[in-house]
Amino acid sequence: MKKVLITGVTGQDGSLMADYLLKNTHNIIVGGIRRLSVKNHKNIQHLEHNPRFKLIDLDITDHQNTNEVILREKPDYFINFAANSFVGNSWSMPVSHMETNAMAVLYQLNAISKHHPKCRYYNAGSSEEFGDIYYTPQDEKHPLRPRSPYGASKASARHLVKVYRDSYNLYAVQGWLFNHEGTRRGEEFVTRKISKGVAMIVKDIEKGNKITPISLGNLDAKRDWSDAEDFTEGVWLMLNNKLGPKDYVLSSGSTYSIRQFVEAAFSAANIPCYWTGSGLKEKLIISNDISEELSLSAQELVNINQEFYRPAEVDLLQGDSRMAENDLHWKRKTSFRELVEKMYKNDYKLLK
Ligand code: F7E
Repeated sequence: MKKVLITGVTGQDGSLMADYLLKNTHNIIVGGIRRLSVKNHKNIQHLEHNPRFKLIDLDITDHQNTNEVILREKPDYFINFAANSFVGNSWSMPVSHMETNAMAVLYQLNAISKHHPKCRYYNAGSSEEFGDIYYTPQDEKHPLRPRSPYGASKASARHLVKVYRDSYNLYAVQGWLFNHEGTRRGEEFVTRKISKGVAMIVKDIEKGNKITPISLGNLDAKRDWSDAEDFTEGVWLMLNNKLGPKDYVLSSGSTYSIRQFVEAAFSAANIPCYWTGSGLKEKLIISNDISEELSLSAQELVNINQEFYRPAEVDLLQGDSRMAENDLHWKRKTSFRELVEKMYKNDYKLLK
């Protein structure tokens, strides 16, 4: 029985990792949480009485606290999923992004190298590190060319992980995780914003209420979306790699625009619709026959708001995970359509 310490355990990835390990291993899970005046334990409520799961206080931006936790808990694995993960926010909070996503990683690596070098370490890396891409699909050799303070913070952390791995012979890795979504995704991310927005529109239609359209930014950016559940296994495989500590890309290998995600979500909800206009005037409109049949007073489903555009955009991401598939025998299970449908259905159910 090993001890796995997971930071960010209340978030999407941390809670899924805890679920995965409790189900598939005999390990003990220690979840590190930052004390907040308002509890946000929705994703781990079901684990609260599990004897193999405990919570401890850990503020990853506190160097001393990080040292104490490593010394006291002596985990066999340290999985760092805690992060400031919202790219859009990173221009207004660049310092906090660097502190949480890069400095905290340095504190963790430092503490592990000094006090517990046997501990295997994983830090969540991101396709945002590739940023201004050179070639497609992006693999492990693609240069780091971040386009946001968020991407820069993750790229800095990557260099630190490598430096500590090489200097102190640590088992320390940082995967490049492309976008990964699901029913636990935060509502500020575009996929969840869309799935929840569509579910609310369906409810409005069912109740005869006026439709509240979804306001979005850049519809043309392309992302490589996977189900977050598929990635938890990939991360665990990276931490237990027979070839030793190596960084891998995890992705679906396919790419879709935000526009296509919107279309797939409305299709999952059986709402026929069409695009009209262009630029900031572009809109998604419900098909005329449906609108007439239901005597809808408003037909607009999606509109564009400049507010959701970013100062710099990563236009296209598409990953190449062949190395993870070959070395780790990792395979993702959920397709893009299945993911969109699962997210929409979950949001519809939650609104009930
Ligand atoms: O944006 C566009 C936006 O915020 C996706 C994080 O997990 O994945 C995630 O980062 C795209 C961007 O995710 C809206 O401009 C349009 O092109 O859902 P997002 P992200 O920035 O790709 C990477 C791999 C991470 O590591 C991150 O931690 O969607 N977009 N309209 C919008 N985005 C948002 N959020 N809201 C909009 O209204």
